[in-house]
Order: sequence, then structure tokens, then C-alpha cells
Amino acid sequence: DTWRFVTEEVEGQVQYVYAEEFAKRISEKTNGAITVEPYEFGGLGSETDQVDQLMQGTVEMAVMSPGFTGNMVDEGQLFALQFLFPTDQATTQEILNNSEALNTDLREQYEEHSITPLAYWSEGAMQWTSNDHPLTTLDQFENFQMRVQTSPLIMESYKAYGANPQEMSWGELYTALDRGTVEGQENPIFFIGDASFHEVQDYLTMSNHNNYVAMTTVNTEWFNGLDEELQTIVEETVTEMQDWVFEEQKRQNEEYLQVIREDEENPTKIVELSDEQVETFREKAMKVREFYRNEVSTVDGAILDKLEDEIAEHTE
Ligand code: 6CS
Repeated sequence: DTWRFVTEEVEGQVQYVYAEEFAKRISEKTNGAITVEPYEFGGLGSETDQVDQLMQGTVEMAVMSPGFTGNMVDEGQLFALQFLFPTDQATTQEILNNSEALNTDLREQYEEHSITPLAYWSEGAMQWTSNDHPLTTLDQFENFQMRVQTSPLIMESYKAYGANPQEMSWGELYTALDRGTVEGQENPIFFIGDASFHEVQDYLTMSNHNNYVAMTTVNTEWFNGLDEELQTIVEETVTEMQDWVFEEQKRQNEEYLQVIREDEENPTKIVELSDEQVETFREKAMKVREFYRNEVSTVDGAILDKLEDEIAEHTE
């Protein structure tokens, strides 16, 4: 059997090397009976096309960013909420691994759309990049053309800062930044460096405003139809790979910070946010959390409430 495993990234990037490693492990564990075929981003369409393909079952597996499911699975948008997870990456990953809110409650919401998230993992803390000025104050965000993923709550989050967010696939982002169609964007450092966004941006603001959370997903009906032994192999492999992918994203984020720092042809000014500046953004972000509870959530924010309690337990 061959399982198609689609990712939103390309060769060398975290999601794609994850799919390659997963393929290798599954082949070993099944003595070659199962071939997992990883797909790079672009081969099967845009990020939202890929969500459709998984829902239809035309691909069996996908690494998916919850942002791109925002128009279908309302609760999944909670990952767009800024300053929600701790800045410490290991603690965040521990919460993602153990959270009942995510691994049981949110999973059920996704399964109504034939998407089963088997695991949530961070691709690293997200940072802001921009031209002309860094992004350290609300004034600097005023009318700022910010590229965001196709996701209503990410849009809302930047509107709360006074910005003018524009939805766009990352495949078009380099050119858009180069031409000034948009002025800035958010991503983890490895992605900024690997996609060369820093070449067409002047500033990297170390905002740590969110974590880039990805999900390992399977088509629900397909997965439930597998024999139990195979289901267990998939689940065990995904669980084992949580530590593996944590190390992989860490390595790539560190490596690309060096690359960006040392790229003399394309100098990028790296700016830190002060605690006070973080507070200004956090205040606005808390209002978006209320908006999520009241206007977006179909369960009155119950999953977010539970997740907030779980986060508090890990950070007290
Ligand atoms: O910015 C984006 O849309 C892309 N960023 C990452 C880290 N992975 C894939 C995603 O599509």
C-alpha cells in the first residue's frame, strides 16, 4: 500500500523532513509493506486545497497548520491567539503533547470534518519581519500591510493592532514582499531564512508573539478503517516523533538565525521587544481572546478555557 502524505513546506524544511522521517520509520516497521510518499508544498495546490484533499481522503495524511482550517473548524483558530502559550519552547511542547483540551476535545471538533489530528507540535516561536521600521509599537502597526495565512482569527489579531492584514499563500510571499504589495509577515526563524524572506525585509523583530503549531493529521474514515495493528504503528510513530521534531525545529531555528545574522549581502536588523512593548500587544491580544470566545467559538470558549487552565498548571 502507498499512503500519500502532503506537507505545506518544501525539501529541507521542518514539515517535509518530518514526512520523510515518518516514511522511513513506517517502512522499517512494516518491513516495506507500506510506502509513505511525502509531497512538498505546491505539488497538490495551495495550503487550503490540501485541507480539502485530506477531508475528501484523496490524500491519507497531512501536516496541517490550524490557520488554514479556520474557515471550517472554528475552534482550531485558538492557535492564532497571540501570547497564549509560554515563551519557553520545551514547556509549550509539553503542553501540546499532554493537553486534553487539544488531544481530546479539539480532536473531536476536527473529526466532524474528517480530519484527525494525531499530534500537535511546534515549529518554533514566531517573529515579525518588516521593511522601513521594526514592529515594536502599535503606531508602527498602523495601516501596516501584514501578510497572514488564510485565517479569520489571524486577520482579527492584526486588525486589533491597527494593521491592514492581507491573506496570501506563502508561495507568493517572497515576490509580494519584494514588490511591496505587503510590508511584513510572521513566521518562525527557520522559515524566514529558508524561504529567504529576510532578503526582501529590513527588520526582524523578535516578538515571540506566538508559536507556529502544526498538526500531524490523517483522514478520519481512512484511519478508522485501517487494521488495528497498523493504527497502533502509526500512533506510536507519531508519538515517538514528538521529541524528534522538537530537536529538528530547534536545530533549524538556531541555524537560520545564524544564516540571517551573517548574510552580509542582505543585512537584517534584529530588534528585541521590551517587556513593556510586549504588554501593549498582549492587552490588545486579550481582547481578541474575548472575541474568539464570544464570536468564533461554537462551544463558548470551553476548549480555550480548559487549555488556559492546562497552561497555567505548567507555568505556575
Ligand atoms: O507562512 C506560511 O504560510 C507557512 N509557514 C510555515 C512555517 N509552514 C508552512 C506555512 O504554509
